[in-house]
Amino acid sequence: MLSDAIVALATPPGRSALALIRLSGRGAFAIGARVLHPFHPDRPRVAVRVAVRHPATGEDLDLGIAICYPGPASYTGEDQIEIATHGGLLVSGEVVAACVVAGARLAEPGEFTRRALQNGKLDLVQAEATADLIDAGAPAQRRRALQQLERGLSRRLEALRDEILQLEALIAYDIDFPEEDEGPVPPEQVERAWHVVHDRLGRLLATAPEGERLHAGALVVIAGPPNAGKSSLFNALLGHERAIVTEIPGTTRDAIEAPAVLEGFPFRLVDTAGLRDSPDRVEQLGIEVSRRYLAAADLVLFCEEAGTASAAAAAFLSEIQTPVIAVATKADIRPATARESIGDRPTVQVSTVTGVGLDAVKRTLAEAAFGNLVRLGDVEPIVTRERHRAALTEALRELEQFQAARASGVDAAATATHLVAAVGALDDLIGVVTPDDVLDRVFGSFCVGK
Ligand SMILES: Nc1nc2c(ncn2[C@@H]2O[C@H](COP(=O)(O)OP(=O)(O)O)[C@@H](O)[C@H]2O)c(=O)[nH]1
Ligand SMILES: [Mg+2]
Repeated sequence: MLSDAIVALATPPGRSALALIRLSGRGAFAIGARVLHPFHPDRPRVAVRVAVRHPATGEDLDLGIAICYPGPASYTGEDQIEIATHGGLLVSGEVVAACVVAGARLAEPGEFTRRALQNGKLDLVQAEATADLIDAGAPAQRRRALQQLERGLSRRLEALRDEILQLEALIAYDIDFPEEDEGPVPPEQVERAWHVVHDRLGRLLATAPEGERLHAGALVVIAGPPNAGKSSLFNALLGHERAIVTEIPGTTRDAIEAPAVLEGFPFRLVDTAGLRDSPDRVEQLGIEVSRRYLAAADLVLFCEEAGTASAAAAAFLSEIQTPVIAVATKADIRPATARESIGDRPTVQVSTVTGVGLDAVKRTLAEAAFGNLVRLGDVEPIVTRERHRAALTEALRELEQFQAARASGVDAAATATHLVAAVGALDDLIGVVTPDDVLDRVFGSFCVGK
């Protein structure tokens, strides 16, 4: 196992009050003794005011605070030191360099967390959540990452894994005595246990589309005819003037993408060139881009000036596969007497001049992109990555194959291989592989001859 001493700046370099430097691994305390004065590894988890000194030149580089974390009670599980220095471009870099002179090597990206994983301080799902928490740009992302870091998802996966092992324990008798007609466990009990775990797994897997969207941000493409007010709406949703707005049709030629947080959820908004047949080659390209974005979109915000519902719009809407939210724009210049509708869809009336309807658009977007997550609440775990989805899909497939094999009279030992494979998929997902576990469970919780 790699455990050589590594060092890295844990805060971004630049002008700041403080910087945090992390040092971990075999020999970390010996390195600390050469660089930090005084050095007190015998006073664990106590903040000590230190002079940081270059080990070769003896020059003082900074005055800081050092905290020693003897392993295994540290983030990485190894002997670890955290040094708070002054920030800025020079000091923290020189302190890191001094640690290297004293025997540490520069850490690879993610190496501290990787060591924490190797040393069993956290599992793979938690390690992912650590990265997600750092990358969170919307409160909903932060809440999810924190819940996963606190093992919300890990606990659910472990519970599912246990249930599959219980199922295996139920058919253990049939495995040991295949020639007997009926074991002590009636088939209906196996059937019931199977349904319970199958449904739970299926429900968790069903959170994947919105969960992955939460991770990446929902891609919303603003489409519609030229001059409909698309760029104005784009800017209004972003809260700043990102796209150029003019009264000249065809102003937006490129697709512009920008991140936005709406109702606490992460979105990626795309303003596009108006969809129409244009003789202008550059605009044509823009329209091509629109179509490509449309193909990748989670949602389409279709804009049309209130009261101008056109046949072209109806044709476009009938073609499109992606869910559409219809927006009737420029509500301020038409009295909202009759209810507008675009292509028979419920339509949100918006004016970017008066601000009317903007909140409704935001709510509608959040509901359409993340409604299931909202209804599920923050406590119920969800999966947020393709890796999660792939593993759960495999576990579910194995469960279904188990059931099919049982139904077609395959012997118990052979059906059990599907349960082993399902558990294996969950183990891979959590990142903790314990191959002897299955056997221990079967014989630990079941008494042959009963
Ligand atoms: N009165 C009014 N004018 C608007 C509104 N939204 C956009 N416009 C005007 O409509 C024109 C086209 O807007 P723009 O956002 O560039 O449309 P795009 O071509 O669809 O991107 C500009 O002159 C805007 O000022 C609105 O809500 N009310
Ligand atoms: Mg535009």
